[in-house]
Amino acid sequence: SAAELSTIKANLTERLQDSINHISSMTKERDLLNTSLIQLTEETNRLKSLSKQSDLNPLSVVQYIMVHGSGLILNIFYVLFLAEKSCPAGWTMFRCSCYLLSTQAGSWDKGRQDCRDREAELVTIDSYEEQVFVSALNEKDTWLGLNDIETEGTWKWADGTALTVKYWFPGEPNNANGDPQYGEEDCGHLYHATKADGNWNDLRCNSILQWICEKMA
Ligand SMILES: [Ca+2]
Ligand SMILES: [Ca+2]
Ligand SMILES: [Ca+2]
Repeated sequence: SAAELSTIKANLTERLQDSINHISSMTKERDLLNTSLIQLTEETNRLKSLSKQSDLNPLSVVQYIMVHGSGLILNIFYVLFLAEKSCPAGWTMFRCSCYLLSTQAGSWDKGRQDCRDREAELVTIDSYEEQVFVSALNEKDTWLGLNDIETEGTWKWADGTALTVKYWFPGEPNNANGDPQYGEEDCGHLYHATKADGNWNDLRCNSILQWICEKMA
């Protein structure tokens, strides 16, 4: 029937988008690995040229390690530990985290529960880079982990940590300007299609929005 066809189409579109997201995160990872490989090759060449020098002495070896050692160790650390990190299917990787934009919509509590069921948490934004990345994920308004449920005016993330960076929309958070018609606004969300420099707003927690989950890669 037409309804079935449209459901199939929606499913296929979603799966296509998931694949695109996955490919783009794999491309980023590949680029990082390539950079790392180039650096390792450079280190190897430097070591080779150093070993050919006739005046090789313990002092120059110590100097070499002092100058280049930390970069080399960082590269080895990256290749051994960070490069193996990955995200479950459908999640997008950025830096050391995996992100999932929900397909459902619901209250802030519903979003938080859904993330916790996925061994994740509603997204915590703690750098401008992450703010820009997360802002590009949403196509509609989406819940963040942001809330002042415990103490009015004291904003925290869903995991209980305090804010380190803030990107409120001008005039927000306003707690609905105390208008009883809107009630308390204790949950934070991202406006879509608004500059990443300031797209957070506080809203009633029972408003119906999509949400973004985050967990460690
Ligand atoms: Ca985060
Ligand atoms: Ca509030
Ligand atoms: Ca508001």
